[in-house]
Amino acid sequence: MTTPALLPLSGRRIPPLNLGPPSFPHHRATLRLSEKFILLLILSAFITLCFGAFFFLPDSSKHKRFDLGLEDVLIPHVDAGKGAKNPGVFLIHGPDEHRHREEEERLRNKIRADHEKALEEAKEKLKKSREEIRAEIQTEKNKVVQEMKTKEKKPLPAVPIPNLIGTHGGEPEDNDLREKREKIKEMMKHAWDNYRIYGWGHNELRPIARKGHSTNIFGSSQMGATIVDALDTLYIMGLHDEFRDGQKWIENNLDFSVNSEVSVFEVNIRFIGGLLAAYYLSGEEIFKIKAVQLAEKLLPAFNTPTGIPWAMVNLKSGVGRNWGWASAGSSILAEFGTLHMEFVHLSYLTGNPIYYKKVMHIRKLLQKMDRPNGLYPNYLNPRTGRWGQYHTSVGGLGDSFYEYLLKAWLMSDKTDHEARKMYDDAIEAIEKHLIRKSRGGLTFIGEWKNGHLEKKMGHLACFAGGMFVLGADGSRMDQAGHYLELGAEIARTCHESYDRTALKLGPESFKFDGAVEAVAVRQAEKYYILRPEVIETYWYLWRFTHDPRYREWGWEAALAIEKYCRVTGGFSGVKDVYSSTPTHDDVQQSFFLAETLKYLYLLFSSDDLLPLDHWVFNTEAHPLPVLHLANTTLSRNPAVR
Ligand code: DMJ
Repeated sequence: MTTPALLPLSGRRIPPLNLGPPSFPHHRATLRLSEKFILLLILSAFITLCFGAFFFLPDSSKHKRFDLGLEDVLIPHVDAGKGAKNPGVFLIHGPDEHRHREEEERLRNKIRADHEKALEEAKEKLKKSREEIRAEIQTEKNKVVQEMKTKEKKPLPAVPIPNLIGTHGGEPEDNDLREKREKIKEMMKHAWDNYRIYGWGHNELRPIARKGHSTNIFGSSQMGATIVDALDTLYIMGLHDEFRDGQKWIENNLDFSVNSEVSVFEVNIRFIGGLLAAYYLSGEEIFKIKAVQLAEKLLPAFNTPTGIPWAMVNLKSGVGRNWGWASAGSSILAEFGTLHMEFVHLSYLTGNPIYYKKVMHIRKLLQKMDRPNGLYPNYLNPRTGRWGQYHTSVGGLGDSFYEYLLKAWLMSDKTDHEARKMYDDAIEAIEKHLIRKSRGGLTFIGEWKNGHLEKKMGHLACFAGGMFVLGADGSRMDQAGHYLELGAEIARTCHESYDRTALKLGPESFKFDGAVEAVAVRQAEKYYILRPEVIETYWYLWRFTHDPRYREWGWEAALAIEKYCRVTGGFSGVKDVYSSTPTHDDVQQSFFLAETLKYLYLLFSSDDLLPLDHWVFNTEAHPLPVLHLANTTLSRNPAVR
């Protein structure tokens, strides 16, 4: 899914986490440190005093605030006072007042006692020699360092790791195919090496300016998005030195305790998905640990009156909010509906059911809601639980929600029937209201806007060709043939959208209007930003049909990317695919390494590399193994508490 208005950010690097033993190079520094320590003690005693005094002030409020947990937030809040602004804060009145007074008194006494104790300790400290204080500081520091190390390395509960089949290899027998595959690997090297030189640690690369780049989806921090997103592609291509390099950066630098507001969806699909895939492929614990640490930071986003998460969350404060451009303060279907795969794996790996509960809560809520014409609108208000504008799309804002319904079923080894039913229902409504054939015979997926079909299809919606063939087996009333055909028709339409341009690369969005077919009309829709969806669909169709045309089309796209997007410093998007002299946008998107190049590589590999009956790809092309557990049995897994 896309987010309009991606703002460039100024780059601030995360200082590397220094876990080595602290050193005291010279005496002056030591003196300053101990003096600071004493001052700190006095200051903390003073703050405690002030804090205590605050509690002795007369209580002007009759109300006491309580912060409730997620389970409680469904209790309706009738007071439209101050607390109403904060969905997690409720006011309690009347009958419990006596109990609250006693509680306050107990707290005051505790603060008084703590405050006296702190003063005593400060006095004691002042009696000590500098050496003694220095030794104490050293001991404290060592303790903290030790605690941090143990926390980082704390093993997660052992779970039966699924059968990991086809994690490497896939070399085709045919010489021509081998060469093509090698070429894609070389393109990956070019993208990675330049990022390594010019953008290392930044989220993305500006291949022409040769410096780091970021957008607001990653917040204000440099979290090495390209590193995390690229890991599994490096792994399957056998680029082991590069993989280890990325792993080292993650071990030493990837830190989520930053004051940065990130997109929950993007961070989930790129970071959690990327880390989990890297963990399953390589078996390196660090990736699992980092994925879990990050997931913890996303959980506060679910603290809304309905449990539908905010689009963005501040990783440090846990405060969430929605995009300013979204209809009536709504959360976005493709965002809150694209968490399921990663969150189920997190519960599976940690034994902690919280992640599973969060996504199942979303599913249950959606199941209960009325759907206009059976369609899911793109917008849902997390405060009221009501739909926003009645817009439905299989492209931006809607896309991966449908994808994750199907993949939840596949990932559960086809036992999550609830997910399959939701997928089948949704696809039926989409076919009825959104899918049409143009005059020239091209099947397209339009966008539904308040009861009206806009005959426009986005590049993002081209992924649906792959989704239809992936879902063919197991379809309602055994319509496998129909869905294979539908997938093939979408692939053909999307190929036409590439073929009708000067660069043989597809525009962001194309129309079907009278004589205009599969062509972008507005200047603002003519760009290609290295997106994967069309190649993704070619790959799924190749795997399910083995029709050579999909390899041919994939190769056409690879050559066009090489010719028009490759620059000395990496790969760049282009601003107008209809102009034969391309202007570059100077951004190497992280999904180019995660998805576009991975799908191309798989297209020219044999089917035993990441076979689809053992792996399910998340929406950022990160492969996750099929779990032989369903939503019904996950809670019975001994590892799940
Ligand atoms: C990727 O981040 C994912 O595929 C997402 O689901 C949609 N958009 C981009 C790539 O175009």
